[in-house]
Amino acid sequence: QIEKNGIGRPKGYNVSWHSNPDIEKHHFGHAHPMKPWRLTLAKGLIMSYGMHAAMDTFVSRQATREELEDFHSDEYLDYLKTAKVAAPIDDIPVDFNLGGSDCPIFEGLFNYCSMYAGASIDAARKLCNNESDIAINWSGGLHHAKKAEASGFCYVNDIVLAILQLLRKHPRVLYIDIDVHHGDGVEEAFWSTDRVMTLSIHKYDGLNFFPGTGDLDRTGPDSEENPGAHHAVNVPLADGIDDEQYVWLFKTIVGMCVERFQPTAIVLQCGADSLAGDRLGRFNVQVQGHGSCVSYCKSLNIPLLLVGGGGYTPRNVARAWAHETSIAIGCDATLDPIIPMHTPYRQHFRYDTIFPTLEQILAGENRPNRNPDKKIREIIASVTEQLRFVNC
Ligand code: ZL4
Ligand code: CA
Ligand code: ZN
Repeated sequence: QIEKNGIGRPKGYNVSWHSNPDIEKHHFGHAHPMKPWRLTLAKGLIMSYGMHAAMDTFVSRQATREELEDFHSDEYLDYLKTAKVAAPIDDIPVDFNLGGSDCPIFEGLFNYCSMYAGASIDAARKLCNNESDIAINWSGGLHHAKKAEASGFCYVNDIVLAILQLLRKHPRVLYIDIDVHHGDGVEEAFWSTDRVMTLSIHKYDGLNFFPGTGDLDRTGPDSEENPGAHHAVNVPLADGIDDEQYVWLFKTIVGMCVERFQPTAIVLQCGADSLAGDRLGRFNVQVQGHGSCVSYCKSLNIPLLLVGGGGYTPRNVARAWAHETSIAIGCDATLDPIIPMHTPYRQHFRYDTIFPTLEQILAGENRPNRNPDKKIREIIASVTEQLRFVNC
């Protein structure tokens, strides 16, 4: 029996939730798959279960220029700050990869970027100060952004900035990425250090699927003198992987990484585009399986930062992140098909029509599973071999 305080939260276990309604109001433009209002949907669901009462809630702030400069270049930040919505395409320095259909320049862009980054930095600091056991920023997780380049809907890499904060206190940070896309920006940022191990599980077809990197043999810098060698773990998968395979693979590989690398903090990017039925994704992972990855990380009892990421079917994103919030705080009401309607939020959300039941998500697209068990076992064998070279 866990001892609870007055509002029913376990004593001595702190979860902090970092969000800001300002972030949710931005629009990437007509028909763009990235919809910041999915965060409003997730927040509504989290609050209608009353989960906010079980967390320390913080309204996040903009990251300062100095904080953003910890990773990003001066010239890139200058441009990001002044970029005009209607800038003629020829006026945009092509190197920054801004203004195309993936990374459009929209109203309030710099505000949006510095807000989601500020939330991840604050969350990381809560963990550093031992003020939180788990810190959550669902608006973060934008893993493709580079030092001086936007990429794949990501402009500022809040994950890199948060890990840099954690490294001030923590000798070793394990980064885990369950977004359906390869976490290339984070991998690249820590490519040459042995203080961060990156692990990304993703769809990979060696060709078309964005960003086109993340094969099994991409394990770190070639040179053996480079401390970062072997510290990048990549798990490439084909379409249609199901819960059973995904969760087994996740626990096996994360378990091995934790044993070899002995991280003192973990950052888990919970991109919800790995769920079945996602507009851009290709997997058949359910809310339950996705959540099991969070439960497993929590069970390791290592300070944990949870960030969002992709997720392009908003009602599924909200279901998953609400469920994962409930796992963090240690209540498990969210798998109940009946959503509580006793809060004021009921007036703003008609949950019964917006949110599918879990069975409906489960039905998903019903993609055929192109991942034979033999392939999964080969991946595990290859990562086992790779980790023999990791010493801490
Ligand atoms: C869209 O409908 O694979 C953008 C992007 C905008 C609106 C109308 C414009 C139509 C799908 C995607 C033209 C769209 C052309 N609109 C997009 C190579 C590409 C060049 C751009 O989850 N076209 C690029 C990026 C990926 C590419 C995925 C995942 C982020 C994350 C973390 C980023 N880019 C081909 C695509 C649409 C759009 C419809 C789109 N873009 C799908 N996949 C991509 O890992 C947050
Ligand atoms: Ca991934
Ligand atoms: Zn993604």
